[in-house]
Amino acid sequence: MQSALSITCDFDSGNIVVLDASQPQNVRLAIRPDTRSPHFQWFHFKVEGMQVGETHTFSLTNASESSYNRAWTGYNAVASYDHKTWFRVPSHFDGKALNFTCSPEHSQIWFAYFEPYSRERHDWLMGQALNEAGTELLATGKSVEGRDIPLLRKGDGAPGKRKVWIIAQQHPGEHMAEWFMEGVIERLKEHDAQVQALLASADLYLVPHMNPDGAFHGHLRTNAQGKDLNRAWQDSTPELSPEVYFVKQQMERYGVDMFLDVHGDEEIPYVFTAACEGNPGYTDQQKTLEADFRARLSGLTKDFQTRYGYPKSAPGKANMNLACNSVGERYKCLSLTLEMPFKDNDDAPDPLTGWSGARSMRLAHDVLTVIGEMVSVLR
Ligand code: GEM
Ligand code: ZN
Repeated sequence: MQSALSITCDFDSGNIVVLDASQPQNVRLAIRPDTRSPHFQWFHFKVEGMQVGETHTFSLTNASESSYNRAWTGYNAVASYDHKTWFRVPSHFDGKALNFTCSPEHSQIWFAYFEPYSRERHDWLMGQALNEAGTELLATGKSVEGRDIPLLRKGDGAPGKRKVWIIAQQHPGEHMAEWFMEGVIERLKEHDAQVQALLASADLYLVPHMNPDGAFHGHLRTNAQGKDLNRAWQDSTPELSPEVYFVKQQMERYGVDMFLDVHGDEEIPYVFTAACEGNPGYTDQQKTLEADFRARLSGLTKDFQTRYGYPKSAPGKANMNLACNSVGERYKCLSLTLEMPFKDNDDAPDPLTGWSGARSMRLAHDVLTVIGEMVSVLR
């Protein structure tokens, strides 16, 4: 007799609505929208009570209404039996629902849109950053719901040093972003010659997580006020977007010589950057630095390319509410949005994991190498 399946999401970044779990071969689910926002795409839930080896089929029945509904084609969900090691499960978008089937090796399994980065791991990472990687806690912002937003600095802030800023996960469902930040902090622990050369001329200003409320609540895109933080860089307020308000305040206090805003992209199966070509005050130096960064990184790893990405903004037509454009305009510096895929990098596919936390970390290693090569020409 099949015991009833138990499907839950009452945990960090959990998101699912159970419609009907009475039939293991046709478990009907739905993704819950962000709070105070129609955005949704992120899901993360646990299934218990499965019959090992029996076929179980799960349907996210509202996938066609999600924020990026074209992104389900070619996408495979991630799964884990221990909530630590994740793998892809073959998935199929039928134009309405995203469906995936598994014959489990264990009676419990987790599914998610991408390998989750938990608040617990974030707290561990902050400890690593402060105690092992030699960063200092420069300031702490607060999210809408009062969660800490640490600003870390690697370096002594001495006059004349370049200020390189990296922020991550403005969009809370883009968990690859904090995996990337773990890669940055892991590299800083290695004390290798390239990093030492970088740190001789530059300080790193790191905000490993911009949107802890949204991530905790299983949001795709917004903070606890339903605000898309990457649309708040011209009009942030302490009430609606304190996360951005805090970082902008700190940027004014310390200055910016390079900016990297780390994101994930639902649809494009490649790693790429977007830049400031549409800014009204776009400079030739910014154009040169953007091309230099892209050429160096694509020469260093197959996990970056410049053939695919967002359409270029027309001159003077950029949306200045985006972090990349706003910071590039204000500081006339190299300012980039870095996008990693929710799917895989089709230039170097990994059928088992697709794009993953570990690959996000490796990318960070290479990005720091490139920044080290460019630090002397940032200004
Ligand atoms: C994107 S950044 C959008 C950049 N678009 C162009 N054409 N330069 C966003 O905020 O929508 C980042 C993301 O969501 O990952
Ligand atoms: Zn994003």
